[in-house]
Amino acid sequence: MAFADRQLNELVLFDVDGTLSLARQSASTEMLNLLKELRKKAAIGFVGGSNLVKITEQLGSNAINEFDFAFAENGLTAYRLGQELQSQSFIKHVGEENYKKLVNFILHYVADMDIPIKRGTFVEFRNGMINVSPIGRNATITERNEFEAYDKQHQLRATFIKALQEKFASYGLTYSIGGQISFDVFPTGWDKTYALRHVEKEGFDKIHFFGDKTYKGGNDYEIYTDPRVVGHSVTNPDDTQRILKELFFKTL
Ligand code: M1P
Repeated sequence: MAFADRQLNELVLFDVDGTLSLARQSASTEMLNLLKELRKKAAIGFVGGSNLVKITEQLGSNAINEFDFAFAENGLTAYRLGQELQSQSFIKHVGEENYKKLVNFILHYVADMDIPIKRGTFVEFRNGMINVSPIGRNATITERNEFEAYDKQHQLRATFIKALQEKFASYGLTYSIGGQISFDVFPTGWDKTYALRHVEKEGFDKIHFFGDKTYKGGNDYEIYTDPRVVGHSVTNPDDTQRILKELFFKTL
């Protein structure tokens, strides 16, 4: 259905983890059905920090067609009505030599970390960013929860980030803790507001954004506070549903 046929000339964008689904888990059928109904009223899109493979595991293998806009890696991988849009890449921006220095430092730092358990994939190389995890991305859900609690106590990720900020100050990078076991590293400005470049020219009357990490330092903060957007801060996917029903489905 063309945007012009929707009841409202508005776009509703959603963060994924903690907003449409629990962290790294699938969105509920109830949530997906509500989004289907919402799409009849307004254009909808997701803006996730994760890569597209992970997001489609959570939102369904056909997610790029079930949302009008699909933005993975903060919009560095982007689709409009199922068609891929042009994007930039982290490695081109940073350069091979600089990247090598960065990743070598990270791997040494992880090797020296004394934490209860380690798994595998400590650096995930993505199109628009790298993702760094002291425990490793292969951790199970239980191991994730345990690491998150341990990190709350010991501030491992915050300390790691501080070391990187000092060592690589000249790189112009932003470090963002968006999930439970890792942090994202991307060129400054390539936060979730990057996705807005892809929708600006569509001329929507209003762009909503729903996210759970809307506090300063959270990976939804920049887009949530962007003047082009009406931000909605949620506590979990149930809260997202409650606000959506209130805003778009209230019968008078
Ligand atoms: O979408 C939020 C974050 O989700 C994952 O974080 P973690 O594995 O630490 O829970 C990652 O995909 C991360 O890139 C992303 O920002």
